[in-house]
Amino acid sequence: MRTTPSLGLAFGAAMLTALATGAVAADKMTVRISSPAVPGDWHAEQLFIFKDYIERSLPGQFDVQVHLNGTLFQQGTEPAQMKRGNLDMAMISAQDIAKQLPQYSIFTAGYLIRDVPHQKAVFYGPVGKEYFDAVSKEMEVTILAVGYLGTRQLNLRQYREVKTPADLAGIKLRMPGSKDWQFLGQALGANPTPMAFNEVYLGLKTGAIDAQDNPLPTDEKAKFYEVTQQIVLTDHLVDGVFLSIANKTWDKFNAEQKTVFKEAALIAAEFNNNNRLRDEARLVEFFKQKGLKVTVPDRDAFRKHVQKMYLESEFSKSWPQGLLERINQAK
Ligand code: KDO
Repeated sequence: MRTTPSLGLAFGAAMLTALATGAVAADKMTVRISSPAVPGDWHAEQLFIFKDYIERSLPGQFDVQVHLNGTLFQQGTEPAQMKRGNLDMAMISAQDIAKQLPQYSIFTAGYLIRDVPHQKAVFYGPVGKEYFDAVSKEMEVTILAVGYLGTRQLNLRQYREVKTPADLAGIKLRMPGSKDWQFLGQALGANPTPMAFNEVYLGLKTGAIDAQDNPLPTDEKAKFYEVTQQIVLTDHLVDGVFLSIANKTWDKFNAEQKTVFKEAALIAAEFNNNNRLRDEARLVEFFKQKGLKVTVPDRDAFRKHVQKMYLESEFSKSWPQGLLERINQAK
């Protein structure tokens, strides 16, 4: 009896070829990243560096999808979506974390982190380890890397003489919509107004808000300079973003995949940091050329006022004993 030439064999061979070339889309794990960041801003661009590194290092295993402009999930909703298993990755902020771990609102305080080396010493040292462990336990999210979002500066719709926090009295300063962000606006002496990042351009254009605060590269990439007249270099927050992955996704990975994701995150963060620092150094000139006034206030007055407000606030009452000193001393 003739054995039937096997359809199974032919299919099997085709499958093997497809697998070898990575063409079986169903076998790829989709990893969706959501961010409100605008295309071109460095923390958005770093996500494509991250994607390329993973897809080249682990061919055929992952389809990393980057969703910008808050089109997949709105700013601030990412941690809950990751916990529920609807989203794989996001760049979360210290303010997102403080909503669920209020004892760590210390990392939302103005004039705390001094610069990028200090940021790295804090978050890649023992303090950061405790913090990241708590985030993983309570929020079910693993932090892979910390990126420098930049140093936040005030950006006003209309020119105004600003030397001290008292000069911001009555200014409707847009801050992101959580109580930690709002308090920072208050500590700066302004009247904070919550608004999502992706609505800020229009808010400035229409006059719904008088001011916003962001690092200079974001002011450039989101084109805020088109609808504002002044930047006040307060340097009030050396800001960070944590590139993070849902534990529901992370726990599915093998050891090699985890290693590659960590490497990719660190490479992406370094790319972001270098470009952002370079841009911060060049952008004052750029904004002046665009017709904005760039002014330097009495930074000591801002620093003293903001630090005093935090130390006297409800926030600082829940900060772990000795943590402020450990952060200040981190090297
Ligand atoms: C903003 O809303 O001002 C902010 O800068 C807050 C950050 O934590 C981060 O969410 C950032 O927006 C977005 O990534 C957009 O750049």
